[in-house]
Amino acid sequence: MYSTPTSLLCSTLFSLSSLTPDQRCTHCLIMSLMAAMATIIKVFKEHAGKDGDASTLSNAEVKGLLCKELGAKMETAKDKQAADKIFQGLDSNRDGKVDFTEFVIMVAALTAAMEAAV
Ligand SMILES: [Ca+2]
Repeated sequence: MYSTPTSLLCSTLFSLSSLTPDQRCTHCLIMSLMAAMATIIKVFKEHAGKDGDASTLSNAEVKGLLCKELGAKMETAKDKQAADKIFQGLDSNRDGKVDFTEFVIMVAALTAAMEAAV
């Protein structure tokens, strides 16, 4: 489903037979980034489709995503309160749901934290 736009863009932008080695490296980087973006979209849609509006994450869906994708635990009231705070932090427009743009901000923050730790 997500490979179609990737394939279309790549076939439009590149012709592999005519790429120089430097262009091939750039092509590989672009393909890697596009694969990562497709994964982000897939993860969001998987969780957003579990209840209610399939285009946004509810508080419960964010908790499920944190558990499944990030290994978070929701065993204690303190864990659930921490997850509620994460949800509130993600819901920047305070409409009670996390849309894709709000979700991507979390992914960017996690990516920056990962880069800082490397
Ligand atoms: Ca929101």
